[in-house]
Amino acid sequence: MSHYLGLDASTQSLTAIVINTATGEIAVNATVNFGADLPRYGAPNGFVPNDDPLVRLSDPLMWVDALELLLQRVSARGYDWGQVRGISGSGQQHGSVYLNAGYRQTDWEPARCLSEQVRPLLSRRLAPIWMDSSTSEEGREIAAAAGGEEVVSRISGSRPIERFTGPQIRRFYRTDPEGYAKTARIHLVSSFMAYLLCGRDVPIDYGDGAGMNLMDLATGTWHEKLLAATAPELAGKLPPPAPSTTQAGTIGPYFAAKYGFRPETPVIVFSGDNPNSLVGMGGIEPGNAVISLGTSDTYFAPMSQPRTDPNGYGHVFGNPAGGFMCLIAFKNGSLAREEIKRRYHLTWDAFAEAVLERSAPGNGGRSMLYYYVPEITPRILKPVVQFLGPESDAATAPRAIVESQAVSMKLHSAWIGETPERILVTGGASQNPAIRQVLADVFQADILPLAVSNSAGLGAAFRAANAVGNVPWEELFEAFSQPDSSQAARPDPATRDIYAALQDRFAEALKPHLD
Ligand code: XUL
Repeated sequence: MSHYLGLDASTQSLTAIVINTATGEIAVNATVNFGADLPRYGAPNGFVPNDDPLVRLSDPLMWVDALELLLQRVSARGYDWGQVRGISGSGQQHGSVYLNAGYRQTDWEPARCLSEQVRPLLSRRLAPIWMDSSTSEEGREIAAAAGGEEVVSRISGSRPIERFTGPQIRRFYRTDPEGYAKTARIHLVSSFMAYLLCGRDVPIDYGDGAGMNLMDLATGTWHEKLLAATAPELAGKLPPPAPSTTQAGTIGPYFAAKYGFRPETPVIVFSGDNPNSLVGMGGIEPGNAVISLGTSDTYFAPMSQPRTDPNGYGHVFGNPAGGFMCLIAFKNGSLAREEIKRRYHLTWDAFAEAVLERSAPGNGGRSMLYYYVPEITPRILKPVVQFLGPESDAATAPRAIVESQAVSMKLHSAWIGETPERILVTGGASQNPAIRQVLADVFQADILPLAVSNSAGLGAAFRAANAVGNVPWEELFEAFSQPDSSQAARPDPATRDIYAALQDRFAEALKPHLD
């Protein structure tokens, strides 16, 4: 028996991935989509539609039903859950679930559906998720009470951010003080799922706990000043933080009896989707970084020291394999690349050809500010699109945006103090060889495309295998998340100085637009 289960509770779906470490095969890969499979919750995109565009709430009972439906479906296909040796999981980060004092009574009856039995335990009917941005005022209040945004950032790894759990908790306390008073436990999405599986109180892991604006990165404990700045008596309502390798418990009697798990199956604490993805992509050791090129682009990388971004754009979370990781989000990712493609009537092939064959590194001094929508990194509230240097055309504009985006990533990840030698790239645009080559030259690192789908679920399964079965990380990466070396882009050392100069020019051009 060498089966390990990773569960991924994401915004729109719940996925189960079982890896078989003896054969190197994926034994189960199944998903429940909240919109399509649980239409009775009226949440086609995973959250309940709200008149206020800043508010994004989800029903925790939908996640409970999804868990049961997923386990049933896989059983119905003939899979025996009794084969699973260890379990861990992943959750969309920052979202929070509020339980009353009844949360300790977990003698749930297998004959009844679980959501019915969890419903009376909720002290807040709906859970705010990471897409909620209604808490700007609470963030300002927390910063003021704690001694400033920089103080919160230095302690917790991020300045107060709307979607982070601390500001969300404060908003609940302010808008529904009675509901807050009745709350005895606040869980993240990740720890709530682990609580259900174990049928007992479970910790919050360092990886996801760092996304709350409440944890002291240096000590791995809740920080008294931040707790006090957030809401009264908060310490007693939070489970303790714990390293990501901690065993939360064993599978609870409800799931053992109903789905056939062995009662002694260990459950390792769940973590956030970004920390799990770092593991699933095999990027846990310093010297690696991951760039995900999607609608937005993200840069995440392990860090040996708990440094924080002096500008307050990036975040620091726990690396589930030990130490820390950064997460830096760039909103103008594919969105901006597509604007250039559209403006010059290019296909993606023609876009790549322009970069690789019709222009050269440095682009004759052409670059651009490409902020079609307000940007997170760097913070730019007023969109600005501006070509810099000699005029750009269909031959040079693709390189202008790709180089500018790469240089911005390098510039805004410098604070982490690690130089990646190997960058794993994923997401739609990572298929584009021109983008891979520019990244290789700008970062002077090897760029390796990864074909892993659902890296968060896979990472959770890896964490279960590593913690329960002592399977070495390298063995897991080798078997399940090997990058495609035949598609690697290698850096050309001759471009180093060209891009160092471009980075300086780009930083200068940004200055008047920063908020
Ligand atoms: C990270 C963030 C998202 C969520 C959902 O800070 O808000 O990546 O974790 O995926």
